[in-house]
Amino acid sequence: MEPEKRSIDKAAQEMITHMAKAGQQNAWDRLDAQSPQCGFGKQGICCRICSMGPCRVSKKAPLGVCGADADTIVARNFLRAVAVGVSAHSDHGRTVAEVFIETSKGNAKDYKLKDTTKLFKLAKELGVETKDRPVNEIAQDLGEIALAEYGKSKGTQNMAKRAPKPRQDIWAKFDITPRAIDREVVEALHRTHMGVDQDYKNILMHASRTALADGWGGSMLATELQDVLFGTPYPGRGEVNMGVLKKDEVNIIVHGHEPILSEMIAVASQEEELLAKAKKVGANGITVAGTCCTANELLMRHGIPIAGNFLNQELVIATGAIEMMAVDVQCIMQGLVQVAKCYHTKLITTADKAKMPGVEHVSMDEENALTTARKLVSMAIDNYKNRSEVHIPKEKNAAVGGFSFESINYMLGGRFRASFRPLNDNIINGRIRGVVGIVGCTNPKVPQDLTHTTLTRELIKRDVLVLTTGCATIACGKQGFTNPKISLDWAGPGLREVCETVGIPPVLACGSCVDNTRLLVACTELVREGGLGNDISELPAAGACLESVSEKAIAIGQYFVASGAMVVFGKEFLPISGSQNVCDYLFKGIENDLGGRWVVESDPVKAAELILQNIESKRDALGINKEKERKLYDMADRRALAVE
Ligand code: XCC
Ligand code: SF4
Repeated sequence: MEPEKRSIDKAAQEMITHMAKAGQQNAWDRLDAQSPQCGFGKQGICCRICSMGPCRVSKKAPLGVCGADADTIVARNFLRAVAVGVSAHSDHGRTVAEVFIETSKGNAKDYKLKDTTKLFKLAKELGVETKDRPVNEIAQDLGEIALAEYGKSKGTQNMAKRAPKPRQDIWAKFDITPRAIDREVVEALHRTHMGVDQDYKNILMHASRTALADGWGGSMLATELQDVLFGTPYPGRGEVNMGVLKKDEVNIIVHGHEPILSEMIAVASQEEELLAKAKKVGANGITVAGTCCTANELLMRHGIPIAGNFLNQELVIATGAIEMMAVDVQCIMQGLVQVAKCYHTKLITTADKAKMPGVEHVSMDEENALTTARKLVSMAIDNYKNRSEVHIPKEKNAAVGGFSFESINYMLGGRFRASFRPLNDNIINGRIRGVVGIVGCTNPKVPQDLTHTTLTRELIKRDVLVLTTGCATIACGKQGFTNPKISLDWAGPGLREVCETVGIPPVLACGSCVDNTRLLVACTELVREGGLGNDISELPAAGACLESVSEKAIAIGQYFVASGAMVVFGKEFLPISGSQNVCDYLFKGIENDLGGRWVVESDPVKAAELILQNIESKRDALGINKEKERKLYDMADRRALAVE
């Protein structure tokens, strides 16, 4: 297949051609080899959870051996996907909580509690006494409370109390306020064991509760504690795409998800001693760049460049310029092993729970974090001499990252008046029609980055502010959307005016996938600020992921839906079509219960139209689409007009 059909990213196209010439395989080739893929799996109607199966339901045989029908099987598979996604994010959060505690005890000496302002805010929120107590004691208590959220025997998630009150009431009404995170995941596995929960609606209700344990639990804790440990992100410049790799420097790729590893490699790579060592082997420096969500974490906090997103991971190695790729957890393709063998690249696993056969493992533990990171950087330097031919695409783009909830608040209102008021006002007056989160992965089944960027373009053109996370952010970064110099020209007049006034691009890079919780917090703040209804479900807002890959993306989608938002997925990436009842419920019925709903649409232009319809109907319901009578300007109006 032509490279243009595989990716819209010029650098990726170049590397796809390069790999093909060298006779090497990547995800796209393996997808071809796998095609046609199993139709039962696509529809979610394959069950292999017990040994009477595997069963695949069809017209001819509509029931599994146990008698389970398509509704049960599809719902069960859906809940399992949610549970896996939740466990991945939440285990990430748990690791952060553990490092957080060890840091506050002084056992993880290389980490610091960087944002103490946020630490005190969280302490207050979670009921930790702060008066006359040393910071590390407060942090220790906070860390213990956070860690308990994963396994506490009683009560519900503390952070769920952040949601608007009417939202909490809905969760209480349906008894889906999430309890301990581990408990929801375990219960999901129990319910989907052979012969347990057989009522698809009951199964799907638990999918909501499990997903909420991630959105308002595991992931949210990961984001908050990471901000305290590594600093809350503020906008800063960085660069995105393979052109960030340097021909004359030692290049290290950090790949995966947990900043626990990548933060330390970033520090070590700038140390005098290691830089001197690099000089000695003939390199002019050390470049650290990220792929996948770890890349977003580093760009958000330090402006460290991003080499690419999910589908770039194999291509990056094929540049021949990577001395080391250090990986931790999630979204790491086993295909890397083969590609790395064709080059000098040292592939290193660092998380004890994620090893690869034939790959060297250097265990990353928080007590010796910097020492381990130094060892890794040093190994990369030693490997520089083994380079042969190098082929680095020139492509790269400037990007602004770092839009945490706190920084958006600050940008909008300034230091003394930090507030969402200007955003609310501009949504109410219609300059901005609404807010949409574009999130998630890149899937070889659709041209890489195409749907994320087309949808983004269609939305900002129609005056919709886009917040983005995960590999979608990197897709947007590569195409210039997070660079205000380029993308302001693509924004509709109302959105453009507001963005220029405030000094933000029309597409805000909000971080990694656990940082989707920043979007939940932002939605809550839009409600709290007033004028846009009493609940997230009333907001002119939506979420979209048209190139989903992972079960984490399904968990994220479900927690947005259960928080009241409409979520659009590419049709082929939501494997529920085998049950009409499950489809009816997730596309329609669930809205009556929880206020949000799923939509499937693979065409990004049509998806933009559906989202716009949803936004406008929410605006109608709020009564903010009516022509207003002329009125005297208040402060907020004047502020919004100030830069004309
Ligand atoms: Fe993975 Fe997070 Fe998806 Fe990218 S966006 S492919 S989940 S790296 Ni999270
Ligand atoms: Fe088949 Fe039922 Fe066993 Fe699933 S649980 S594999 S449908 S017998």
